[in-house]
Amino acid sequence: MKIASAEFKFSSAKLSQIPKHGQKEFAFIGRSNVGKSSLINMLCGAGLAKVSSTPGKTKLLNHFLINNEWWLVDMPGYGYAKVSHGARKEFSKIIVDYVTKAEGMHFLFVLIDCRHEPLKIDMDFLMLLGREGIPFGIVFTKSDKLSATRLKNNIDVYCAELSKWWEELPPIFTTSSEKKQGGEQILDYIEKCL
Ligand SMILES: Nc1nc2c(ncn2[C@@H]2O[C@H](COP(=O)(O)OP(=O)(O)O)[C@@H](O)[C@H]2O)c(=O)[nH]1
Ligand SMILES: [Mg+2]
Repeated sequence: MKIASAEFKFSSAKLSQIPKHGQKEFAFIGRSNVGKSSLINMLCGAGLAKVSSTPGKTKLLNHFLINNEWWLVDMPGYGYAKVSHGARKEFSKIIVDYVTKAEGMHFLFVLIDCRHEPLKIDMDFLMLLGREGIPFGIVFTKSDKLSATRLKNNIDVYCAELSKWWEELPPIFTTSSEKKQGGEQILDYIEKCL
């Protein structure tokens, strides 16, 4: 699939603010700094960067209409919650509400930095998705930072960890926004879903 048009449409702080549209939504999420904005820009063209990186919008869902056909949802990053008082809440209400309840949510791409071994926060999030039966795939980002051998090894380690919990593994993607690699596989997957 080629992206001919990508338009920022709205931001929302809660589910009730998402207008009904009847089309499929494909959402992107991951820890802060995982490379989400860079990946979205690679997929859609640099024009989206400005909107999605606007300060103050980082805690919101940002909806982009793609090819007048489907929606790309830029979700807030998780894992940087400041410990203030009481228990630290890892995943904000809007994140949990969106993935578990949003009407249009069709598929979630969970971004993971390929350099890291499985981190608790990512595993916790993936387990939540598994428990709730939410359709998702894993995108290993920043593949240019590792040699092919180390990349394969890290992904194998990740898959082995997931296999402790699940019989079937989710779709796996590998991307480098730096080298402009891996975007087509994601767009082709979305096209198949459509
Ligand atoms: N080498 C490399 N760096 C990347 C890649 N994607 C993102 N980065 C860098 O990682 C940092 C965070 O990226 P950003 O897209 O802002 O992450 P976000 O916080 O998840 O939106 C920036 O310094 C990017 O330049 C990639 O594919 N390769
Ligand atoms: Mg960002």
